[in-house]
Amino acid sequence: MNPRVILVDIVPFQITPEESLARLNELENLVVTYGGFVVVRKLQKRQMPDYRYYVGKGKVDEIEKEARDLGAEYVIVNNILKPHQIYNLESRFEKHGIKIWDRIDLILKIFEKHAVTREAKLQIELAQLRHFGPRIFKMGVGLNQQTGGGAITRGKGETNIEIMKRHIARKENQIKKDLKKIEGNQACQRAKRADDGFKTVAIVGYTNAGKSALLNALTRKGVKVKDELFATLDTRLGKLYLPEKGKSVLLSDTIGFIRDLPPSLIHAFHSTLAETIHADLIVMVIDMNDMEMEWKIKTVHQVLGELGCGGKKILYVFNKIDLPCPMPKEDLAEFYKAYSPTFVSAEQKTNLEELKNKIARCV
Ligand SMILES: Nc1nc2c(ncn2[C@@H]2O[C@H](COP(=O)(O)OP(=O)(O)OP(=O)(O)O)[C@@H](O)[C@H]2O)c(=O)[nH]1
Ligand SMILES: [Mg+2]
Repeated sequence: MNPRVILVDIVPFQITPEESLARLNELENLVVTYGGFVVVRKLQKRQMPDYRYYVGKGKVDEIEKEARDLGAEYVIVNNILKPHQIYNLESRFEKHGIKIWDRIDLILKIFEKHAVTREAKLQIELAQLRHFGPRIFKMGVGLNQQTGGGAITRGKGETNIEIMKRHIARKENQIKKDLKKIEGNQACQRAKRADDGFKTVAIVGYTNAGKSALLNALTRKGVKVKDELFATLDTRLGKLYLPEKGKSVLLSDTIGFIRDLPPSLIHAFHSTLAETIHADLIVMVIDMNDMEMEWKIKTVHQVLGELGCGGKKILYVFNKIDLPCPMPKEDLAEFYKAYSPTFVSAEQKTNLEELKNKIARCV
């Protein structure tokens, strides 16, 4: 049975109805990818989140009632909750058997479900520690307060928090060490490839843009292509022969980007993103059939900046030209002319020669 989910978002007053709808649609897509079923979406307009509960007190009462009436198992908030907000909300909902997640919890659960390689699993564990750590400390403080707060119990509670902190720090160090080893091996392989004269081209883009489909179309690599967010969590490399150059380059496909990811989580995926970080050229894939492409392009630029790739040469590839596009191709080409866009269909293998020629001229 698919778990029943209530979505909650707050948006500032100046946001357009289209934008707030897009935010909720994306969260619902994440829920569907996870295997959940959205029973109701709750939107509150306010400039600042409520300090205690994220949404206002009246809204919490309303959500609590609906969640019970509709038999919801999860309330998922489209933002990053502060540890005390999670704690306060859990105190209200836990007794009804309802879990509280924020956007990052949901993304991490999807990652966990899709992770195959040891590297991906380690990185997710690291991201989880970074995300859950502060909450665990808050829980310790909460337990402390509940035990009455005498000098002795408070002392004990603090000791427990210290123990937890130490345990988490030790675990984090161990994972980082394991990842360092993996990164070391990758660095050796990269050095060898560079010695062999291979340039590298990294395919990046918002999740579900068609990155894996493009890698497959250009290299017949056979990577999983799925109408799902975060289908790819590791890095795949394929060889692409460039007739214009008379030699091959290595093309990499990796994890997709998404908005509102805290930098600490992006950096937890450092090892998977290493190919992007060290690439000679970036190919940004954009789903031209997507109404929200403008801010998605912005998000991808932002994440590239976080990774220190802001200065790299980027080729912009508008994918899914075979689908009816919300904006005519000519208008898109005009709007994005500063990007010298290439329009392709990875699925139908349309216009790939033009893309190959452009890649050849850049590496
Ligand atoms: N119609 C059409 N669909 C495409 C095209 N390219 C990809 N798709 C579809 O778009 C969806 C996502 O494709 P993927 O290649 O998995 O996208 P991705 O960017 O690798 O996604 P993640 O790994 O999840 O971040 C799949 O359902 C593909 O079949 C295209 O050129 N045309
Ligand atoms: Mg993919």
